[in-house]
Amino acid sequence: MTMAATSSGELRVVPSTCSECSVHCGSLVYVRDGVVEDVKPNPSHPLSKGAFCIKGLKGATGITYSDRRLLYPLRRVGERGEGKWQRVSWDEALDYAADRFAAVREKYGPPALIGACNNVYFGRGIAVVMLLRSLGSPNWMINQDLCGGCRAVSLRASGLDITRGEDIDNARCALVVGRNSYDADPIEWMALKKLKKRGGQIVVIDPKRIPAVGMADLWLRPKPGTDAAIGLAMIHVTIEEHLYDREFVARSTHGFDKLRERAAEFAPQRAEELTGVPAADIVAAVRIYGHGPSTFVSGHGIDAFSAGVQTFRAFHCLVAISGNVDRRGGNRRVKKPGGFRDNLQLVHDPKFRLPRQVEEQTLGADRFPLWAGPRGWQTACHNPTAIDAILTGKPYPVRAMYVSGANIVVTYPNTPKTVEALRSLDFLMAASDAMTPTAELADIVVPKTTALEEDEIRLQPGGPLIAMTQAAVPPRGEARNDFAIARALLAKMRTRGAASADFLPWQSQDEFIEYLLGDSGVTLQTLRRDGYAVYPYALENFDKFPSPTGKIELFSQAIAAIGADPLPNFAAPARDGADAELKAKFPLTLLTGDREKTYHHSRFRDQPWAKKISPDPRLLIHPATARALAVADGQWVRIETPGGRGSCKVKIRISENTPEDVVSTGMGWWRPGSMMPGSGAFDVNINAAMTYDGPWDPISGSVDSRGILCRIVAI
Ligand SMILES: Nc1nc2c(c(=O)[nH]1)N[C@H]1C(S)=C(S)[C@@H](COP(=O)(O)OP(=O)(O)OC[C@H]3O[C@@H](n4cnc5c(=O)[nH]c(N)nc54)[C@H](O)[C@@H]3O)O[C@H]1N2
Ligand SMILES: Nc1nc2c(c(=O)[nH]1)N[C@H]1C(S)=C(S)[C@@H](COP(=O)(O)OP(=O)(O)OC[C@H]3O[C@@H](n4cnc5c(=O)[nH]c(N)nc54)[C@H](O)[C@@H]3O)O[C@H]1N2
Ligand code: SF4
Ligand SMILES: [Mo]
Repeated sequence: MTMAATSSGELRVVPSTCSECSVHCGSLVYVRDGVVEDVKPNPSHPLSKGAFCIKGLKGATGITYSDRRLLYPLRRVGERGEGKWQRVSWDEALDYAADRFAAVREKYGPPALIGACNNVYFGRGIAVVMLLRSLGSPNWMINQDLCGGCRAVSLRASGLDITRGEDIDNARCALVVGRNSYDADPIEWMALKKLKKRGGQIVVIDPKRIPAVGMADLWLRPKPGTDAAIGLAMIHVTIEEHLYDREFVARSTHGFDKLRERAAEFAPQRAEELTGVPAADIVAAVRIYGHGPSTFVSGHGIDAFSAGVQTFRAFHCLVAISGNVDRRGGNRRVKKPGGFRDNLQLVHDPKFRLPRQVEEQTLGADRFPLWAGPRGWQTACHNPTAIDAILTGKPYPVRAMYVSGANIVVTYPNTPKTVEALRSLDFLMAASDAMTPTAELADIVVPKTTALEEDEIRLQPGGPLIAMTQAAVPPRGEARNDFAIARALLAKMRTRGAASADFLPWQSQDEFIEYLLGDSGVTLQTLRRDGYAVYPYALENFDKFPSPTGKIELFSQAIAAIGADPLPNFAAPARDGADAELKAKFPLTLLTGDREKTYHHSRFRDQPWAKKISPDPRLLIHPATARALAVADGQWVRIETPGGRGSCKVKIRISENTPEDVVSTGMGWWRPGSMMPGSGAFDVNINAAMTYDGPWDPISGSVDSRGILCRIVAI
């Protein structure tokens, strides 16, 4: 990669990593005169190999140069949410914010301050966590209970460290469960196509006919939310047909006999009754998966619901007994260069921790200790508990919030309740690159850099490699990066005697990056030159799994310790427990979260290129159901669910891809710039129609984001 000197009119190519979604494809950013002209895939990137998508091509430049870009700090002058703002200096904004945060801290105590971010995998998340901890509060919200949280908790409770280790490139079989790679992950999609081309086999488990079904050798079509029974039946058959790896089981797993007993309860015939998938197909799936190397590719479709952890536990146990752990073509363990620190490690590092008794107060830690608080995965709060605390003052008051890098009004279930909670706060500060329905409710909004204007590095276990997203151009207006904002706010708090520690000791983003690189041998220079750095690693590490026994715990000690079922189990979907009257009122099953190539959650909703391809929210509905309900293709309807306070407007899309009684829609819709209340967040946003009030997964606290009862109302 050559980088021409920056002189006027010259084109400079900056090797970087697209940060517009968590896939993180290698990118090349073309810069002339301090302005990004183009973003393209990096064909020589060892992980993405040229894979890219339209969001990568147009998204970052679209938001960076958008007319809606926030360029200066703003202070609310009208009523909350009225949209009246006054431009203020950074100093004024931070002083105003620090006065209010300090007043709340003084009156109610540090835990009355709360943060919100998407997760700690992004630097902006770490900035939020370390800011709140420095102020003495253990409370911040992440969106992972609605995303990959059940998978992460299952992995952690099983002592399995195979996150993003799907070695599709070398697999003979891919078992794709609740994952629509076609729309969600172009790297994965390219790898699956190659696997098929070289004669490999694909098994898809999904209620919908997704593009991967077109190349699948076998398609299992369960009733939504019933997959745990398939996983358990697959374990049953694997053991019966001696397709498990005896040596691996004996050496590296704990609790096989107990798992065998549990799986004995799930003969394929019983799984058929529970899931609607023919027993013979479950047996056939095992015979394909059991002749590996096979890799388990999973997604949101079996995550983020009220039985998500146990569902993942079933499949993770299947992966373990099949011996496809850390083998070529299986699921690789996370490989990190020695001495490298990743963000999650920082969150758990004793150097950056609050006293145990303070962390125990994390909202939700009493009920979901493997999710929230000191034993939790990211240690963040249980969001619905936090929102209730804001509204009720119980178990203690929560009165001021800092939000960065999340649009929670749109992305948390129960929009009316989230908005009510945010409106009731004494103080709300948001950092964002543009006004969102969440930032609209703030008292202070500060301008954030975009991914083209800031540096960030991350471990990508999929490579494995260390990837860098680098600042290609200076920030527009007065935008600052998240670290700079958090550090400046912390300094203001310190002068008010309102900080208890400094967990943001890095003077600059570079210093933070150097800290993460540690003595790993990977240098910032290499990362700046190439946009990534690879490092040597070895496979077949079957020792010392991260669990109390040092083995993969088929019988989980961590789950036993919190009094939940230590073996994977099946729980019927919550909707099955509804009474006949409710089922008659809400006769359909709703899936949410269909990914669209044009959008990343609530982002890019104002971008012309995206709106052209996907102008409106859709609801997939089977032709027979559409006929029965007398709705036509293209017609606008409203969706309602039993627990929801509001409803969501969607456009009917008749399709045979969804089962007869199941309707399916996306997420993240709002109408930027419109005069509608909440900029459309109450109108076209599926979370306006949903509840966050449970039932909750007994281990992770996740709510059902799909597989819920619903009805369609004509408008
Ligand atoms: N273009 C685009 N890409 C994205 C994102 C985006 O917003 N836009 N978001 C990124 C993020 S943060 C995430 S979490 C991922 C999510 O991406 P995925 O993990 O692919 O998740 P979904 O598309 O929500 O659902 C995947 C599949 O699960 C199926 N499904 C639904 N219910 C069930 C069930 O009960 N059982 C089974 N077996 N399957 C079920 C759905 O039919 C769907 O085909 O995408 C990432 N990639
Ligand atoms: N019903 C339902 N709800 C869901 C889902 C579902 O399937 N169904 N999916 C869930 C999933 S998987 C996820 S991951 C969540 C996503 O939830 P969110 O993370 O809240 O979603 P985004 O729209 O990505 O919000 C990110 C916001 O931060 C801004 N932003 C982007 N980059 C930066 C940055 O570098 N710094 C700062 N400060 N801001 C930035 C963006 O402009 C955007 O406004 O939604 C969840 N919600
Ligand atoms: S999939 Fe698209 S948005 Fe996500 S990292 Fe790759 S190019 Fe960027
Ligand atoms: Mo997600």
